[in-house]
Amino acid sequence: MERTFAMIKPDGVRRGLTPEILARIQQKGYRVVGLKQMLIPREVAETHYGEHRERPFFGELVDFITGGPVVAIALEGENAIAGWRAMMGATNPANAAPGTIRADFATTTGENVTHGSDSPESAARELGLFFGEGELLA
Ligand code: YYY
Ligand code: MG
Repeated sequence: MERTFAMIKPDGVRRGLTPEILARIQQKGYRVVGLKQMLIPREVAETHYGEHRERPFFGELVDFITGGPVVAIALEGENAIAGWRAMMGATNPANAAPGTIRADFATTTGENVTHGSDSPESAARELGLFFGEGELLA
């Protein structure tokens, strides 16, 4: 069993995609062990995307991700980290496989609807950043 951090980004929430994305997660069979709608504080966004701090898109990325409510989700399931990344599709929706969330719902790299941790280390780090221990089901 693996846990991962998933997020519906502000574009997805604003466009009313939350129920569709939660339905896909449940159809896949992942267990939702944490769920909340929230505004991300700027410092949390900068930490979350810290690996991209030197990239030219960093400022816009932080502005975007803090610009409206997101839905933060803790998922549990077999191979959940890679499995949720596969459900999302490639970062650039133009390269995302048909049937993935990004292929189905996004047109730009900057606003690509969902986030997913990319490794066990980032999953642990991101779950700890967004959820207190009491907020996750055992
Ligand atoms: O993990 P993932 O979201 O698929 O991509 P990352 O390479 O970690 O980039 C994080 C986030 O940054 C991406 O979802 C959109 C944005 N971004 C961008 O705006 N322009 C790029 N060239 C690369 C990434
Ligand atoms: Mg990433």
